[in-house]
This record gives sequence, structure tokens and C-alpha cells, in this order.
Amino acid sequence: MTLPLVSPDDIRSAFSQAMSDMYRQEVPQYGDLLELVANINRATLEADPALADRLSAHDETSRLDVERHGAIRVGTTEELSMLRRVFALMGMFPVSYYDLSEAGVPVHSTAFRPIDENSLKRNPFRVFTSLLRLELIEEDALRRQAAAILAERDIFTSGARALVAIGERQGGFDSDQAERFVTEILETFRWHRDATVDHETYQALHDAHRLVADVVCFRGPHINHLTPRTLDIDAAQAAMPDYGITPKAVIEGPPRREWPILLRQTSFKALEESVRFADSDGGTHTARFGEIEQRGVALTAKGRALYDELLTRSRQAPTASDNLSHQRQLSECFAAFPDDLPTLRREALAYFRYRISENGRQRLAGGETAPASLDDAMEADWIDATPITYEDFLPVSAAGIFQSNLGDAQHQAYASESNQGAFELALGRPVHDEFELYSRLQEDSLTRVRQQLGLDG
Ligand code: OOG
Ligand code: NI
Repeated sequence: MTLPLVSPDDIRSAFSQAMSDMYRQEVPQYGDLLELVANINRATLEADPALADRLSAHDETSRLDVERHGAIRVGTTEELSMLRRVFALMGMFPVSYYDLSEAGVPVHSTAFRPIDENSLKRNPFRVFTSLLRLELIEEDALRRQAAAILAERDIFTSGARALVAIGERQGGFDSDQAERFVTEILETFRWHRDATVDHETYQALHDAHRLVADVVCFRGPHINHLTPRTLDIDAAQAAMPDYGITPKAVIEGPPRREWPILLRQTSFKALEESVRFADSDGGTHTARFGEIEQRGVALTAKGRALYDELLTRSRQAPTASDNLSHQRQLSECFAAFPDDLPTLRREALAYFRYRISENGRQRLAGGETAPASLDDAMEADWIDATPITYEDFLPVSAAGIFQSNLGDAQHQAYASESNQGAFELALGRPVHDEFELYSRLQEDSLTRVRQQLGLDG
């Protein structure tokens, strides 16, 4: 007899919780960050009952407490494609391609995350996953040495590999297997203070790029940060020093707005941690840090183009070194971005989820017929439109987060082409297009409303 299979959503939730518990043990400051974010979120909801109502109407309050993203960096195509299989068993799929080489970071990336509405509601845990681009190491001998070191390691336990094969064959896990799967996979992301290379090799790889040393010199792709979601990142940034945390100078992404768009992020600097090299030399390595994010509405391709244009314009002026001046500069540039829901919707700058309004429900129950067109039904308050939350990442912001953790060494942009084709080949499948996913969520909600109101398109 076969046992019932556990939902991938449950496995993702269990894994995200296990990862959080482990990281809290490893990096106690992450625990302080969680406490800070929980306090800020509570205060924000108390001070803004309309926001609290909106979130609970969409079941977003419950996901808020468990919501976080993590990041890892791997070295080989085999590691990346195996991760794709692992994450698929947790209901996480690769969305978007990010090229960081333009920003002087020798990686390209995707984010594994749930993609359908109910899974996102349940637990939107995401992992920003980068693949080292060895071809960007200039020196031949060093590049070959790095490849040889990576070829030696297996970042997965044999138990993990066996379970992935079983999970794929069965189409999922029973509860005992699911529990073992979470335990085995957690091992891949654990911190190892023992480097696999001697001090000299570490230094040579570090000199090529600090990130190269981070990816190549350890047994696995230690989780390098976990990021809780706050409802007020300006308050969180301001409160960090009270919790003994020093934030990076400025918040990445768009400025504060009435209706938050996309994603805003801030982080604290990576810790200097002691490590032991293979020749038993001691030293330090700097990789792991903490981050906070605030998520706003997902933008359409048109809205995103406007965002990119305004961000580029704002970056032409020198970045202010303190957050308040930086935010002021940004806000001036972003005055050109509409900041009210009707305009964002009418101009198709952002994605919305449509539902019958309370008013519409009552009128329908009272036997009234809805206006024949969707626009008229909107106008007559039969339908509510609420912003769809952005679930992805921003390449310029991600580069800023990487950079703030690379110490003072500045790197020029790599002259290479972005290479989504090579990335997808390594991954073993194409990445999902984020715009298609948001657009589908919007369309599905419209289809439901049309059916409920008896409208015909
Ligand atoms: C990933 C940095 C990107 C974000 O939130 O944009 C990132 C890394 O440092 O590996 O996590
Ligand atoms: Ni991050």
C-alpha cells in the first residue's frame, strides 16, 4: 500500500522553517533581524488599519510571518540542474534570468519560487540562485584549477540524491520521506568552517574575485542570507542600530510611495568569520549577511520600462551617502511614476487581481444584473481591483546587495555578453517569464469575475 503524498507546499514550508532555524543558530544577528521585522510589522498594522484589512482580505497576513527569501551561489552546471530538481519537489520553479556580470559580479542567476496563486499564498519562499561564470576568470591556470576543485566536490548527501530519484519516480513524497528530504537537503546549505583548499589557493581565487573564493573553496553553497519581509522598510532601516545592526548606507530599489512598487531592500554587512584551510592555516572569510525587504505591486512590462528609465535617470546624479538624501533624490525622479491605484490600472502600469466587491455580491444576491462591460462594472463598484504582489528580484538592486558585501574592492563590468541560453542549458530547462506569470494571475482573476457576474468578455 502506498501512503498519501505530502503537498510540495508543505515541504517548502517545512524546508523554509528548517533553513530559518539553522541560519538563526549560525548567524545570531539574523534572529535580531526577525525580531525587528516582527515588531515593525506589528506597529505598522496597528497604525494602518486599512493596510491590515487589505492584507487579511487577501490572506496575506498569514504568509507575512513566514515570508522570506534566501540566496546561494553554485559552481557547476551539474550543481545547478540538481538544485532545479530538488526545488521542483518543493514546488519551486526557476523564474527570470538575472545577469550580474554587467555589475562586475561574475555570476548569472535565477530565483526558484512557487508560481501558482495558492502556493504563493501558502508560503512564497524563494531562493535567489547564482551560477559562477568560470569563463570570466581571466587567468587560464587559475580557471582550470577552480574547475578541478569544483569537479571534486558533491554538494548533496547521498541520501539527498537517493530521495530526489524516489520523489521524481513517485511524483512526490510520503510524510516520512518528506521529513528525511528536508533534513538531507538542509545539509547542502550548512556553513562549513573548514575550507577544502589551502590558504594560498584561497587567496589566489579571492584575488580573482571574492565571490570566486566563496563559491569554490567550501564543501557546499552555504546559505548566504535569509531575508524577512517588512511592511515598512524605512522604519526598519532606521531601527536597525537600536538592535545593534549596522545597515548598508542606502535602501535599494524604488523610493517610498503611497502604493509601494516592486521591491525595496536593505542589508547589513557580511560577517568576518574564522575559517580553517586545508593546510591547517587559520584565516577569515566574509560571505554571510542579513537583509530586509519590502514588497510592492508587480509592474507590467510597460510599468517596468518606466521604472528602469526613472532609476537610470536617478543614478546619473551621484548617489547620496545617507539614506534620507538618497530617498529624496529618488522621490524627485519618481514623481513621474503615477502613485494612485486607478491610474496605475488605467495606464496598465501594474498588475491587479479582480474580485466581486462586497457591494457587487449584495446586488447580485438581490437579483440585480451587473453592467454588461467590465469597465462599467468597475465604474459602478461591482468589482474590486487589488495590487498583485511582486514576487521576484531586481538586477540593479541585487548588484547593490552583492556589492555591499564585497568589501571595498570595486570591480569593473565584465565585457562578456549576458548568456541566458548557456544558463538555461546548465539549468536543464528555460526559466519562466515573470511577466507571463503575473499576467496569467490577472487574467485568471478576470475570468472568474466574468463568470460570476455573467459577463461575456
Ligand atoms: C545574492 C544577492 C541578490 C537580492 O535580494 O537581490 C539578492 C547573493 O549575494 O548571493 O539576494
Ligand atoms: Ni537577497
